[in-house]
Amino acid sequence: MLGRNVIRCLVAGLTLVVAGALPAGASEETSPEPIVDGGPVAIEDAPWTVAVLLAGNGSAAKRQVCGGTLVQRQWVLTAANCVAGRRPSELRVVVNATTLGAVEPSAELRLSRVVVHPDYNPVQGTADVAMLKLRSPQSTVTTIALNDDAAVPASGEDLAVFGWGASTDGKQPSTLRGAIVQNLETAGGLCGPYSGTEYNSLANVCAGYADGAAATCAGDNGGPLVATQRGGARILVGVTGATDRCGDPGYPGVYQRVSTYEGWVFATIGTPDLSVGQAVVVEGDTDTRTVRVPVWLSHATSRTVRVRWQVTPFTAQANDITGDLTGELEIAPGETQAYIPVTVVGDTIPEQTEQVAVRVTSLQNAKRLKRSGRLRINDDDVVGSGGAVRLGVGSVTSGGGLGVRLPVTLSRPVDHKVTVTLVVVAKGQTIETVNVSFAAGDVDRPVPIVLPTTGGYRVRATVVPPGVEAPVDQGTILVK
Ligand SMILES: [Ca+2]
Ligand SMILES: [Ca+2]
Repeated sequence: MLGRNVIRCLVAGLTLVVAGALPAGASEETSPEPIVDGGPVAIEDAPWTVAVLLAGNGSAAKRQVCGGTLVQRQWVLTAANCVAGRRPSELRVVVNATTLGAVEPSAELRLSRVVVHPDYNPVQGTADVAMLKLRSPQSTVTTIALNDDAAVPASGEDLAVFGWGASTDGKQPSTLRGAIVQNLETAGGLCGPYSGTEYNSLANVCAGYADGAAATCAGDNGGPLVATQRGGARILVGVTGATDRCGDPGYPGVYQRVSTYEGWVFATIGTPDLSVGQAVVVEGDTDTRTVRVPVWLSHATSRTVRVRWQVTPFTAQANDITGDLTGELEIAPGETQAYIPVTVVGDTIPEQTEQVAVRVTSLQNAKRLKRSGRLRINDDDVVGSGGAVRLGVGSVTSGGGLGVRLPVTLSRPVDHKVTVTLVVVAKGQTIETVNVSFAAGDVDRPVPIVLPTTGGYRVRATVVPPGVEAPVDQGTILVK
């Protein structure tokens, strides 16, 4: 019988039911905490997990053949045995779904490419990895970074697998399940009773349940095997592979080792383009304010991207900016955005609007930039303006995801708290209302805002307290 601690495993077209780790005779309700932590999982807990389906009619649950993992907004890593010989038009991918039975046909994503690893050998099961390219990048998905460290996972480390149990009777809704497994590779690179041709520690990860008595194949073929790093970030270490031993007691699961194939994945996706964005800040009258000029990649990769940056006062004067004028910047694996800090000096001198150039050089793991960025300093000094405190709402252009930091400033510090209300508008619709509070003495309040989609937005100050002048210009946000 299927229990809560059971994950079904779909292997090479066969649906195998994998026994849970409950001791013989133990009932689910009375057993101690099982080693096999198999059970339903919400997609939010493993948001990069996708289902790979055959194109067709009827419930997505019945056409699901494999799992996969979003490694980039347009790319899924899966198992070669799932997709070898198939054309893109024969396959679909479902993202952000917990229950496949509830997926609308319109939510099934089409593919533009199926790329099987050139060394894939279906007889020996070697290099059993493939990449699926979605027709368009998805803005509402979460990707996971790929492990590139051959020493990860460590011996005995807890790992997690995720997949949809393929429904054999077609009656149950097909709901995402997950289980905890352990890295069971032993000294000498051995995995249970597997022979050297069945398990190669250079290309495989050995994972299963520590008691060794239970089945060890958990999650659908092609799906993710995930490690949790110190600090809590998760990283993809394996791709659930095909093995005819799946389900045999005492045989750990054999996974494709992601660190071995990370270079191929990186090459298949392609080196990302790096761009530098624009930012606008209101100068202020006193002190300094640090503005973060966004830098983004066209897509996340498994590599750390490094660049050197240089800030030059283009039309600005040298004393309009302060702090470091050069530096180095890293974009971590899986991330697409970082920021270059530029510190602007406030004054009360009426001036032109000034431009600061922001350039990047010496790119590692990214292609030469498409453009250099700009920081515009809007002067806020008017002869005879009388010393009122002016609110500034800046602008930002970014492309590294849907989160931005909008510069919001006061022209000078005041001795009490100031709260203003900003409204983010797109196409006449209010998207979000944000309250921004400046503590006494505070002049900079960069506001983190997460937009629902790419596109252009306006930001208007709707509630400005007495004693503060409303900004002359609306702020803008452009997310590419
Ligand atoms: Ca000023
Ligand atoms: Ca000025």
